[in-house]
Amino acid sequence: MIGHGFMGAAHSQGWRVAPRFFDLPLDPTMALLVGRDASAAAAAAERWGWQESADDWRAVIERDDIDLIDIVTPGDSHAEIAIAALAAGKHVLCEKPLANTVEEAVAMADAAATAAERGIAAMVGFTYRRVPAVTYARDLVAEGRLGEIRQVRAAYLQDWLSDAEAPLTWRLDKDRAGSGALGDIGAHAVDMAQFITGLSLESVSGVMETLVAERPRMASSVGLSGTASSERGPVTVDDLALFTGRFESGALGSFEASRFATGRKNALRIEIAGSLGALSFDLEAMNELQFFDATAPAELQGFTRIIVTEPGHPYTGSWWPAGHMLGYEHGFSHQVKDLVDAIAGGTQPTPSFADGLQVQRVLDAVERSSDSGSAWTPVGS
Ligand code: SOE
Repeated sequence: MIGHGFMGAAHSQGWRVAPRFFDLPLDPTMALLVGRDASAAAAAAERWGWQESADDWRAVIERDDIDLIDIVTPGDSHAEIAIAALAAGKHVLCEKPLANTVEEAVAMADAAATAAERGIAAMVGFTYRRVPAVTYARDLVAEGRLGEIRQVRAAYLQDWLSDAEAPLTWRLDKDRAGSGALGDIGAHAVDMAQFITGLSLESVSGVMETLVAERPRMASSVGLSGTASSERGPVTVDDLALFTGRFESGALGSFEASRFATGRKNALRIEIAGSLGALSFDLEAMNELQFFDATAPAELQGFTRIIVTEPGHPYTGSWWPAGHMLGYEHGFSHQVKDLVDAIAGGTQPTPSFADGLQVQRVLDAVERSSDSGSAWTPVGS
C-alpha cells in the first residue's frame, strides 16, 4: 500500500478484515506500506498491521514478492504510480478520483487496458458502490423494479469547511487534489448515480465556487482538517459545485457537492424516480434503503424503509445477524473481496479504470461548463 493517511487506515482495515469474514479464493498478505517519511511509514505499518515499511515506492514495485499495489496517496501521484505498477505486472487498486486530469486518466485507462491483456487487474476505489444498500439499489433497478428512470437527485454534503478558519489541507490545493468538493466528493455522487441507474451522463451544466478564498496554513493534520498556523494561503479549488446533467437515456439529474453544508457530516444522498417506483438513500443512515413501489394499490403506497442487513442482501450474510448494522469500514472489506475474487477468477474488477476515466470526464465537463457561464457541455468519450 502506498500512502497512509485516512484512506490508508480504511484500506488497511479492508485488507485485514475481509479474509476473516469472506471465503476468499486467495490469501492476501499485508506485505509492505510505503510513505515518503520513513519513520512515519514505519509507525503506520506497525499500527495498521503491515509486515514491512519503505520510503521508495519505485523500488517496491520492482519486487518479485509483491503482486498488488494499493494506491491511497493524493491524486497528484496516482497516474505515475499506477502506470509504473501496471507496467511492472502488478495488479492495482487506486483511490478515487482516478486522477487529477482527464489526460492522466486516459493514460491510466490505456495502461490498464494493456495490462488486462496480460491478466493484470486494475480497479478504482469508488467504495460506496459496495455499501450493501447501494448495491441492492442497483440490483432493484437492474431487475426493472423502478421501470424507466426519469429523474435523479444526488448530493454529497459535508461541512468541515464551514468554519472559515479551518486550515488549508492538501485537499484545498489544486496541484495536489486536482479539484475541490467536485473531485473529492462530487465524484462519488456521479459514480453512484451512474452505477445505480446503469446510465452514463452525456452532458452537464454547472457552477462552481470557492466560498472562502484564503485560509490559515496547516500546522499539523488532524482527521480531515488540522491545526492552523499564523500564516495564510490561498484556496485553489472549489468549495461548492452544483450541476445538472442529462443521462444517455434522456433522464435528468441534479447534483450537489458541498463542504459548506452546515450540519451535514457525510450525507451522500441519492433519490431516483422511475415509472414504476423510486429509491432513496442517505449515507448518514447507511443501512437503510427507502423503496416506493408505484405498482402497489394507491391506498398502500408509501416509501418502505428497508433495513439492508438480511442474509439475502448483498455482502451482509457474511457479517452479523439481520439488524446488527454495518458501518463505513465494511465497504472497504467488500472492495477487497470483489477485487480478490476478480483476480482469482481471471476477470476484470469494477469499477475499472475506464469507469474512473468516464467519471473524470464528467468532472472535467462540469469545470468547463462553470468556466463558460454554465453552458451545457458534452461529457465526451
Ligand atoms: C473527504 O471529503 C472524504 O474523506 C473523501 O475524500 C472521501 O472520498 C469520502 O468518502 C469521505 O470524505
